[in-house]
Amino acid sequence: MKIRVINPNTTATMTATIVTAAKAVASPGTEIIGITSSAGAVSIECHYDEAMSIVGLAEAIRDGERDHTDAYIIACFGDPGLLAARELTRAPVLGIAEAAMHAASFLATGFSVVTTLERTRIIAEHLLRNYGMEHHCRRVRAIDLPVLELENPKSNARQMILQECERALSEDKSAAIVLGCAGMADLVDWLSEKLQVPVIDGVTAGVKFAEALVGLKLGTSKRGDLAFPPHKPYKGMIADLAPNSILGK
Ligand code: 2AL
Repeated sequence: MKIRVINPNTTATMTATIVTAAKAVASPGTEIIGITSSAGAVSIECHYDEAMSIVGLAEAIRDGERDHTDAYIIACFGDPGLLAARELTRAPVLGIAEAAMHAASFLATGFSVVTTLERTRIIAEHLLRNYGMEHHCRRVRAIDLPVLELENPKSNARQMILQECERALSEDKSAAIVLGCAGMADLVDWLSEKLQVPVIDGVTAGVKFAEALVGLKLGTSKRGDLAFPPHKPYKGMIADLAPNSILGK
């Protein structure tokens, strides 16, 4: 099966981290196709970055449909454009925040999320409420470091994340950690070893959930609000992204 793992930001080095993590858990026979968004912000850290990322995401889904993709992962913790992406395909589409939160809820009665910026912490709280996860999540924490600093060896990001996770376990009484950024996907083994609790990255959880759904022959429902978008012209700079252009009809 083909799983398209879409990094909705435009930083290829972050896609490389994401793809390495995805490939490490993919079953034999699963092809991981990593995509760096062709348009938008170098990192996604606010609502505007998220809204603008949906243009590149739509292109990535369009290309994926032409390539007979079996499932899609949106590899950004805000899950930008998740429902819009689902409208564009019958394949399952998973956001890494929802995948990680659901996985954590299977493994502990309470988890904490550790994300990057204070601002994305607030956005993650919105997501928790949207997904009905408030009862499972004890607290969302931030190290208050910009997303791209995760890639800077001089930033001390690893230690900051470890310390925040330790605080989560002791202060929140959480029993599992959800990593709140796709750029943290390479930290799972190290943090799991240090913390001795389940540490969940949504990229890898998303890949395994996607494999399960495809294996069950389950895809996005086309009844109701996730049906294909109605055909109509779009104007201006996104005219080429009108539903009929995307869907090839
Ligand atoms: C993210 C993420 O996962 N990728 C990105 O660019 N921004 N989200 C976050 N909460 O840090």
